Amino acid sequence: MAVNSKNEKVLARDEVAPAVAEAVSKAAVFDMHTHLYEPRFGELLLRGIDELITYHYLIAESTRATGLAPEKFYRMTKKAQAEFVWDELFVKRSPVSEAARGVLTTLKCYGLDPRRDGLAGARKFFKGLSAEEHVTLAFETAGLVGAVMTNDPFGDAEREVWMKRGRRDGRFHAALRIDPLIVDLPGSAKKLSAWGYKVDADFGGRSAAELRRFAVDWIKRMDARYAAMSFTPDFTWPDDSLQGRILRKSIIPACREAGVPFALMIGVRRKIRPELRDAGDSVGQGAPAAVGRLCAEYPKMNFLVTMLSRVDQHELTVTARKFANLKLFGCWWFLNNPSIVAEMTAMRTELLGLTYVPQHSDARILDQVVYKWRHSKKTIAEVLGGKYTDMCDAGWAPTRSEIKRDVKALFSGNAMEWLRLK
Ligand code: RAT
Ligand code: ZN
Repeated sequence: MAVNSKNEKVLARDEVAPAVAEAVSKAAVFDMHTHLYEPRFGELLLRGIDELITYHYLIAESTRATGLAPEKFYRMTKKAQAEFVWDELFVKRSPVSEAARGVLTTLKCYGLDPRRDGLAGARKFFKGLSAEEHVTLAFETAGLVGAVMTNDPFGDAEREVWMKRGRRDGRFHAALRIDPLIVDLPGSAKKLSAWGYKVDADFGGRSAAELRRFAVDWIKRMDARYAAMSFTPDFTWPDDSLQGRILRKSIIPACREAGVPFALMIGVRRKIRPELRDAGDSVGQGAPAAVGRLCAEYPKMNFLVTMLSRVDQHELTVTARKFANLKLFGCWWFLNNPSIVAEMTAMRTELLGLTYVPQHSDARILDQVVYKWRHSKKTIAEVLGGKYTDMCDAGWAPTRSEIKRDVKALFSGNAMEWLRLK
């Protein structure tokens, strides 16, 4: 019987893929980018069936399928919107798209039969669940041990909760989102001045130091695990524009001072159809080479990067080979479809081994963690099963515990290590 150096039995070829599938399906998950909130944030934590089926992906799909003007859709009550989406995307047409299938998977994992129980049955199921009970249900069903929120210090409702410094829910971690600072500096500067930070609308005077002080203060207040921004495809580095100057003089120094990574999510074309609101964003090709230049300039700082365009993935992955301080994560937004997750996971494993984070959920509604992880795990397990079988054919049969060790790194360990949570 073949054994490894620890005297553990190595697997036979045909045992390898099933062992990978089992390890992945049982793996605890750490979700490093979501839009969920701790229960103490009250209504900011979106949850339940009506929210689930009015997710902005499904708003785009239902208005597209019917030709309904987005303005008319948004004029309806949430209840009426949910009924419209259910009727159009589940009853009148088969729910084959990834986002529609996700609703089915979620309901099924909760023990419902989506066709039999319908919208009414689902509404009954969620009714009366407290936020805490609901978080526990969703996290346990999805196998989640932790999730990172997206925290905007300029959001009034959110800011109020942070100012109170209440008790934290240990399952949630913060991430300081800095987009408003850059996208609307004049608007943010007004608020910053009122809060005692002397930032000018044109970033003159002491603005750079003051903005840095603000970012450090909020990273500390939130105990943020990283600072983050989503960028348009034209993100470049070095960059003399206002965006580049704010990053260079305030945000990067703040991250270094606080000892947290900076996360760049690059490639969103915002509001190509503004009337669709959150559903109106699109994608564009970016410049992975700029990410490489950023990582080269700050070798001691960690960058977490995900890019939205499928076209950018190969160059970005090759770039990551050159920089230990560049951590790739997730198949973001329009990439979170099984066909693309499979392709990206295979390529990343081939080029980066086990040194990346294969997925994040980007969940905006609590219950989405259930399907986003169920679907991704299935696809990732299939790809990894093939990779471990190929490795076995090449003369290195794995043991069950080696597979578990590696799978743990991919689904929780790498992210938690990079976010200093272990
Ligand atoms: O994935 C999404 O739902 C997007 O709307 C965005 O939130 C994106 O993930 C972002 O964080 O900017
Ligand atoms: Zn997001």
